[in-house]
Amino acid sequence: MGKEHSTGKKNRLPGENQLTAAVLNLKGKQALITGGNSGIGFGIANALATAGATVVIIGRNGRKNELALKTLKGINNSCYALRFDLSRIEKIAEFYKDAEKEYGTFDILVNCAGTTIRKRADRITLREWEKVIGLNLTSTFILTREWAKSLIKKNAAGTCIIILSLMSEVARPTTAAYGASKAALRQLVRSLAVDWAKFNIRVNGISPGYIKTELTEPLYNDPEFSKWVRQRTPLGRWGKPDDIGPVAVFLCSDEASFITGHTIFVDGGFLATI
Ligand code: GCO
Repeated sequence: MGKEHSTGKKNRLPGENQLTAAVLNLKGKQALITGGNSGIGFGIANALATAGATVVIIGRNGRKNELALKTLKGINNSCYALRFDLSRIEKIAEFYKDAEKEYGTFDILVNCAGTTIRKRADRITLREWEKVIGLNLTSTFILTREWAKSLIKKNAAGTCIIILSLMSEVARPTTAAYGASKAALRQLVRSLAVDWAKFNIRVNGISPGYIKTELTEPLYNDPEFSKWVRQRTPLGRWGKPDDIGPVAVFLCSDEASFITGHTIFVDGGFLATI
């Protein structure tokens, strides 16, 4: 470019010779994505497949899996779907073993499956609490533990993303169980990152703002709430799954190899303002 860059050797910064241009690509990597048949999970599956990764999605609805797979195969023919209900926590270890037997090592794990039961805190039953905490928090931990155990045994590197929420940080009425699970997941990102860094396993969070998905459909369809989101979000709109996918590609890429234990907020500025 300019003169400064074309000057002689003696003006170079230390280490400048080693600089390489960052080109994000996930060729040769295989990713496992929970909740990958719709919403944010599908957006991430799309982005990872576009970046060249082999993608295996996990979803409990066979029809939705097939639909998602049709699109994914159009991007990269080596994409697959596994039908499994992650709320069956005691079956996760066996499920993961089988998945690995069939597809081999997963370099990338994206935990996106999640649920919510919107109710005022004093009306939440133990069963409802356990359902939300079980799927969002416990199943994420168990699956990620199995994934890491296998990588550690094989002496292989890996990178994991956990999908968090605005409710990892702040609350709004009716989100007690969901928020507790998402705040715990934010800390889990840090704990897992610290435990597994020496094995070259990175763990990061992505915290989406209000994104238009199945989970937020009732909120999106409520004109008042929908308007509130647009007004409350500095960038003035609802997010879309496509806003999240590229961030996942970056965090999973070798270009992010010095990032672990962190969370990127993709929220249109929501948490930056009062
Ligand atoms: C709610 C929930 C979610 C949010 C999302 C925000 O507001 O009821 O928290 O549905 O959409 O997690 O990041």
